[in-house]
Amino acid sequence: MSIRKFVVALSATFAAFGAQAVGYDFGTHDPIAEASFTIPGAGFVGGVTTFADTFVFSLDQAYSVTSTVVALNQAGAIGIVDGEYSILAAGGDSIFSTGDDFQVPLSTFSYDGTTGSTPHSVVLDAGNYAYVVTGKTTDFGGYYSLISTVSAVPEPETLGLMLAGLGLLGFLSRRRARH
Ligand SMILES: [Ca+2]
Repeated sequence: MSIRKFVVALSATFAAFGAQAVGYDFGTHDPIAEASFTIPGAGFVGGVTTFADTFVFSLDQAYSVTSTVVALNQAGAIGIVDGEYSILAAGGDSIFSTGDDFQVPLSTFSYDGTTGSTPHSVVLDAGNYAYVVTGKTTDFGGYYSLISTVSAVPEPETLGLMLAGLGLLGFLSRRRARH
């Protein structure tokens, strides 16, 4: 099985003052793909900017979704404070900004320049979702990376078969060793 990997780097967004909200579309999150996004929260000297960025993605079946956001803080001048991200579900109608949208339970995570890359996993059903990344840049702006990977949810039967298979292999190799 080959692991496809795609990296999307977007050009700097300049925002000197005030809040900014940027939306990106992942498209369908591939089961064996790893998506790495390097997104500038803001990148302009003199700008303390509060941002709320949204990354929409869809799943065609249930997956285990693992993600992290890393702030690229440098020398205390460039960085992000009060960084937080969460996963929003579009709900049964698959459309955002309607009454049945909800935040995926236990999906709010903090990040800043000191936490590094901490993976967070949630199992999500098929549907439309969005990462919502918020924070505030320090005096000289700040940058962050959002990394998201999806993988199959191991089903109990599959897991049982795998364990049984491993047991059989172990038995056979022990038997071979004796002969
Ligand atoms: Ca909705």
